[in-house]
Amino acid sequence: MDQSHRVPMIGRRGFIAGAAALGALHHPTGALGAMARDADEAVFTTAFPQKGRMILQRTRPPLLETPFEVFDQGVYTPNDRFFVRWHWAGIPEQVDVATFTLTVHGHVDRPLTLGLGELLAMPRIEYAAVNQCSGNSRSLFSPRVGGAQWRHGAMGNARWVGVPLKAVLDRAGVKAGAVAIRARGLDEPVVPDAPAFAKSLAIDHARDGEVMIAFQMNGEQLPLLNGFPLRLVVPGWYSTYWVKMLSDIEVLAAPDDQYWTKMAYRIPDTPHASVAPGQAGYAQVPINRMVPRSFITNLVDGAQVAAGKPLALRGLAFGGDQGVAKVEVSADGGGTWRQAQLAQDEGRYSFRQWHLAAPGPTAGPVRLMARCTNTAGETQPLEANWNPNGFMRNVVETTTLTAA
Ligand SMILES: Nc1nc2c(c(=O)[nH]1)N[C@H]1C(S)=C(S)[C@@H](COP(=O)(O)O)O[C@H]1N2
Ligand SMILES: [Mo]
Repeated sequence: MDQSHRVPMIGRRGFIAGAAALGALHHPTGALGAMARDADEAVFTTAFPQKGRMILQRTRPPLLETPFEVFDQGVYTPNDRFFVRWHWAGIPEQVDVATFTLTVHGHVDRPLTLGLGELLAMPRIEYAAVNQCSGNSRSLFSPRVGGAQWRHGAMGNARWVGVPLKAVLDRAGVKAGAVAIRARGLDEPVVPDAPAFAKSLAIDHARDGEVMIAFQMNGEQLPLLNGFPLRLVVPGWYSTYWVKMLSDIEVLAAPDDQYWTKMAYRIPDTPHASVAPGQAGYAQVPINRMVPRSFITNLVDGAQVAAGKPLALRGLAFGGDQGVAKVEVSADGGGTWRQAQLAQDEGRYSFRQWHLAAPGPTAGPVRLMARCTNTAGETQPLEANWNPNGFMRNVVETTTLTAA
């Protein structure tokens, strides 16, 4: 879909206004000064450029989580509330749009150096897609595992506009024998000799016509912390592949043997990527497609509701790398299920809102659950998976209320 009339030019002026606030990135005390604690120990910050109130997971590099109530406000996650995750603290404080280039090289006929103007002049695609960190909801792993203790807010849904990665690769002319592309951004390690963050995709995946070099998110240019001016969008796959501040694409004639693909972001090659705590000696594969999830968004744990009064429930679901076929809700801890009404379909890779009017609960504790089945027939499991990295949680979540 060509949305050129709606795409603002990436302008130097707009961007430098944002960059002025970026001092916070490199002056952690500024961020700490704006911290506040709430009852459940979350630490909030408003100190990061182009970001509103966020849960502070880490200051440097910034790890910012979307507060859960944002997910009840609509199917798209606003840019200023969209989560942020970087591996290395060497993040440019500004990007000069006049001199920024994307380089395509390696196993190609014509190495390219493209300016933003050239990319903006190419035919565009647009779709909605969920960006979810592999470790979203990690804090709920039991036994606990190391890594950022995300609640459910290391995910977000946006409308992305950009050019298909395929079109750029075709311009460079991928040579026969290419097996993968490796993408990296402008961010740099701050530790000597550490590997810069880079991720690979199989060449056929990179050329599927859907993987996108995005320059627009929810109708605006990308926030700096979400990868301004360009990022990869790999719909249906975990966001580790969604390389931000994308500046370099190398076409590889042999499998990627660098750290971030070969060693990091690997999951047990078992159903639900699940192993027993302490288990060893299992095969591993790179993390890949996402799996279905669903959330009740209008009621949270500990809420009090009136006994006997119908419960209006609302939430979000997504199918992973497929659309949402159905969402079922249980108000009795999984004993009986009723089908929720699905709101407008925003596309296969998007969040989908759902609604259900559940019968009035009897007095006492109420265990609410929502369960998504995707269009390939894959349903969320009732038992939580476990792996040492805390990846790919998609168990049916439970919200416990009290009816009185
Ligand atoms: N250049 C770059 N891109 C990156 C990363 C990074 O460290 N550097 N982290 C990845 C990971 S693990 C996640 S979860 C997403 C987070 O995307 P967001 O910050 O836009 O929410 O960015 C991905 N892309
Ligand atoms: Mo991530």
